[in-house]
Amino acid sequence: MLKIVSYVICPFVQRITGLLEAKGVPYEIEYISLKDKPQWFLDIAPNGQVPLLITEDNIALFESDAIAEYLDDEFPLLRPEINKSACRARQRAWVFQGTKLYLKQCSHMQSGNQQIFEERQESMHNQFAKVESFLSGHTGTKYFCADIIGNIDIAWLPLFHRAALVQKHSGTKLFEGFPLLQIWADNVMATGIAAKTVHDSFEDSFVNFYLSDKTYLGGGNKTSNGGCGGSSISCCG
Ligand SMILES: N[C@@H](CCC(=O)N[C@@H](CS)C(=O)NCC(=O)O)C(=O)O
Repeated sequence: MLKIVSYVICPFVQRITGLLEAKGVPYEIEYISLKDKPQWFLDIAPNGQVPLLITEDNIALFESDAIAEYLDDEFPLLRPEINKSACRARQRAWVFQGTKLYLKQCSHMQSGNQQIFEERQESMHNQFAKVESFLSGHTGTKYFCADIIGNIDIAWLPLFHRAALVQKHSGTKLFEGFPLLQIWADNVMATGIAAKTVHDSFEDSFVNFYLSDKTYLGGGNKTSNGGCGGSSISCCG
């Protein structure tokens, strides 16, 4: 069976478990501490990061983009009919736009006070505006340009899941002002895939980390910035 080496609140891992869930591929998962990485992990993960996928032939694959490609090579494509030529390239491009936002969203959610929160929000909103504009020219489907879940929807799922939890626990709507993005997010969340992609402790861990009294979202107002400045080790706990 495939094995995923994971960290509970890592969005890059969630993209991969999302692909596995959407494709119906069985897998086992092992969680590690990123603050105290086990030697066996460091020996096989050249980037020292999760996700790591260990194939049935015991080959260790790292970097989520490479793992996602492997899963498409090995298992049925989610949207075979559009996985051609320009459609496939366009889907990949929007996947990239989503995954580029993972650390930005982490940093945004960790902001220590309102001013920092709003500054980081502006950068997120610039990206959301581009998606909103694209979606406004492609209405009428449940997901991104289709009525079946595709790689693009799964790439954005970690962002949607986190936004839903932020709204549930703080009332803040991260997609405020972007109605089509919000509808897309709601439709992806309504599939129920998100809950299957994470450990039972995910919501508690997420709330303890991003909605603590150290963050603006958690009701704090700190003079220190908070946030990871692009470093995933401090972004994901
Ligand atoms: N480019 C990597 C990023 C993965 C990543 O940033 N993982 C974080 C957890 S969310 C990590 O393992 N951080 C530990 C570290 O950088 O030392 C990928 O796409 O797989």
